[in-house]
Amino acid sequence: MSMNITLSREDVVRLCERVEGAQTRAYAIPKLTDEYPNMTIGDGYAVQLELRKRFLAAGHKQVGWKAGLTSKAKMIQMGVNVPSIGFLTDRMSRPESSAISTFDLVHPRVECEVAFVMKTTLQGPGCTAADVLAATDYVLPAVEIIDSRFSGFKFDLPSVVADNGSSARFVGGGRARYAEDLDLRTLGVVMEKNGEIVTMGASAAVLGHPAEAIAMLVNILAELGENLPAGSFVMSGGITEAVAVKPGDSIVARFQELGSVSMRFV
Ligand code: OOG
Ligand code: MG
Repeated sequence: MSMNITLSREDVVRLCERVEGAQTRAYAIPKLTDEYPNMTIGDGYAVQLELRKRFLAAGHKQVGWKAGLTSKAKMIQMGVNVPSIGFLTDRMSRPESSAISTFDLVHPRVECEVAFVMKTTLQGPGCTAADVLAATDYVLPAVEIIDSRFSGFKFDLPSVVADNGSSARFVGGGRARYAEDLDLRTLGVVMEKNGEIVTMGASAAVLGHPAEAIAMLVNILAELGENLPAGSFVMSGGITEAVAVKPGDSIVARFQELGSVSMRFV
């Protein structure tokens, strides 16, 4: 992946302000490539890192990272076939079984993910799934609530990277387990909305093994001049396609071996 930056510093700041406005005031904007058709993935990450800088300066704490577009189901749903990463902060975290407001979101969707908590710092390039497993403290089930700030949830890779991979909220929960006690490729997951099964899959859908997604994330971080610190909470990407939610919906994600994660939307 080339991290070539073509935008001027002024344009990076301008696009960052545009994305920040849409994220914090919950409105849809046209995808950034409509105005900047030659924007690169590197430009997208420059905007994302500028956004992180602003959030951290405003007192948000980074708790980890997320990999996105790591399963066929997600790539087909979104029409993008290259994985991406985004940062996660304390402000995005919501407790298990809580009521999550949709008032401050544009058009939320939920997806089931395997999350990793790291016990040692990882540094790419050349990070492998085996390196990830050796550095993992434990795994737990998570539901990510994504919310593209782009009209119609339609985008391309540079735009979605600039929008921090559509990150909005996340809920970790269920049962924390040691990775070595599980086969992380064959975990089944079923998502229920209002008591009906709406989608299901198995964890191998994520690049063959969710640890591969974390290795990919570490290698992208290296290209951005960053590592994955010990203690990080990292989501490996939606196993199934994402499901739209609205006020009144309740969601239960049931993971084999890892318990379930529930929430409702208000
Ligand atoms: C991009 C975010 C993708 C995942 O788990 O694949 C993502 C999007 O689909 O809006 O978080
Ligand atoms: Mg996700």
